Amino acid sequence: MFKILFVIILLNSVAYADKNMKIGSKGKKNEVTRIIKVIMYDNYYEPNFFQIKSGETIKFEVENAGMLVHEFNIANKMMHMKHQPEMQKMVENEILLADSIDKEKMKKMAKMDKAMGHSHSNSVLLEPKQKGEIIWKFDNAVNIEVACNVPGHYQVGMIAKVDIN
Ligand SMILES: [Cu+2]
Repeated sequence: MFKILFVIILLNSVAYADKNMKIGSKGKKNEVTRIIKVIMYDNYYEPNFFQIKSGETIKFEVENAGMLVHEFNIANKMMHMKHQPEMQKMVENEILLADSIDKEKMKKMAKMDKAMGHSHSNSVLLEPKQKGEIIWKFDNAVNIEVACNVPGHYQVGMIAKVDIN
């Protein structure tokens, strides 16, 4: 009886996770409808709010003007929570340093643990003075948060709100 109950709870949480994975998808270059420039500082985004129309494909041109490494990650809160231990592990393995990324170590460690490669279509991780971009299609996207999951940054509010309508 308890076993069955446990399975039901487990299935429910899986369904819940799926529902929360609606974050849109990687966009195509030729479908970009708008370019938004974003500057990352220690520890906030400028702008820190995005108004987006459902279905729009946005190219985010992201620049890190801070002194620390920062991430621009398009996801939802649950995904950020899941990603943060991976970023913590990157710090523990000395891949992710406060103001730089050890790319050599990253490559090596990624062979053993894919998460250490930090290769995600919905995220860019930038060293100070670096620039990057993400093309993102906001279709079927709900409860989106842009956030930085470098340890401690989410907690001090390095989050940008996204309103999709
Ligand atoms: Cu950050």
